[in-house]
Amino acid sequence: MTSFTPDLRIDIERLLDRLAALAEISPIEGTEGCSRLALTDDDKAGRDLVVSWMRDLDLDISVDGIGNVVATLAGEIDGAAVMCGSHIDTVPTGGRYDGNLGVLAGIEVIETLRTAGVIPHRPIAVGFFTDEEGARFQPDMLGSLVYVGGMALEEAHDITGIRGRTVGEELVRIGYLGAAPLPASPPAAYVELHIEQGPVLETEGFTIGALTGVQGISWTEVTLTGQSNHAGTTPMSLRHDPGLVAFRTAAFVRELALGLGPPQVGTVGRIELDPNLVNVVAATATFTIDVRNTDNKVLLEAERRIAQFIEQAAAEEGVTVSRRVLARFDPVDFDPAVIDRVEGAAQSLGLSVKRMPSGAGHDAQMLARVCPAAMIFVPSHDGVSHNPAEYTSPADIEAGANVLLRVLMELAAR
Ligand code: HGY
Ligand code: MN
Ligand code: MN
Repeated sequence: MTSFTPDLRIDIERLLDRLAALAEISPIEGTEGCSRLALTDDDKAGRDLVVSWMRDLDLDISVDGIGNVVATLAGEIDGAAVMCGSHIDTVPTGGRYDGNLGVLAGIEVIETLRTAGVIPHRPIAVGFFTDEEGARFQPDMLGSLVYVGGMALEEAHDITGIRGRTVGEELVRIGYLGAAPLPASPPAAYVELHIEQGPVLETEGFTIGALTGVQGISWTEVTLTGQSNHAGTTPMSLRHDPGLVAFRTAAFVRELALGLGPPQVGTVGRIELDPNLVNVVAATATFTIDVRNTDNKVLLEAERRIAQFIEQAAAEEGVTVSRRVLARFDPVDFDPAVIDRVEGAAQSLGLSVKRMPSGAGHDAQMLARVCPAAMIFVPSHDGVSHNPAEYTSPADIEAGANVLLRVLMELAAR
């Protein structure tokens, strides 16, 4: 058995080949992106391919009751594994790197160790978590939330998706309702490699982000009910138009975020009018509000002011309001010692590195509840993500994966 040598490096061509092969499953025509909504047949096909790579490496593979898959390389000792991973479900307009990079880089790290004959002191595991995106089943990070005991399995199984089927039904249908116990016993540590999905690293000329934490996330679905009526005959003074209140709220969310200033963000990403016809005043308007901030106090203030605005605008228009919380996660701080290791590994590889918070949600923010966790970012070209044009250069991918290799080996050596 050889111990970890500092000049060990990943095989970037092998990693790029796997990223390309996975992106070939449900590709978005004419782009580099792919569309694999959680627990669909496309997601199953992606899962089957990644599990086949895990099997080829002769890893111990476990599937749990929410469909999370974890593959483990045995260590000298049987203790808790040092874990890496991310997700392989995508938004419908997804790129090939979001989530996929963290999982495939983890597999690449393990293959690099295997090929070099290195047996880590502690086991090293790589996993993918179910429904990280939350685009089909809310909340997002659902699989990792259940993995750490943040939601009971039964409750998660009963969640109905935007296509009207439940998580439990879909897990059975695609054959990923596993038996591994939940919540899982905590890993020794967790490190996630992910694309930044924003413009900071590229704009400021850094190769590696050493993540300090993840901002708080609040998702709410609001349904407004008014009076459907003829668009031509109904005088403006007699209307009860839920669409108007929805659109005014979207404008208010933007103004509020600008007023509170960075890092506050606010998005109305989904609006559905019913009956959604050119000559009919809508009966109902259902829309979602996504607001985030690294400071929970400011995030709570934003939520309060938006709720107040909706109540007032609805009362003026004579429409009623109902709301459903889709996700609400406080900001998370990562483990200082693991952040130091990410920064130190990048520096020892001669890479520029910047400490920064994450704007997007990640499975690491759930694992941080049960073990020391941190993240490694690599740049997103033009900051584009959740878009098929998402791109990260091979050089940056190689850099990020080598930082992951080094951090995992250091953490697994103790
Ligand atoms: O919405 C998010 O931040 C993540 O991509 N699920
Ligand atoms: Mn992601
Ligand atoms: Mn995403």
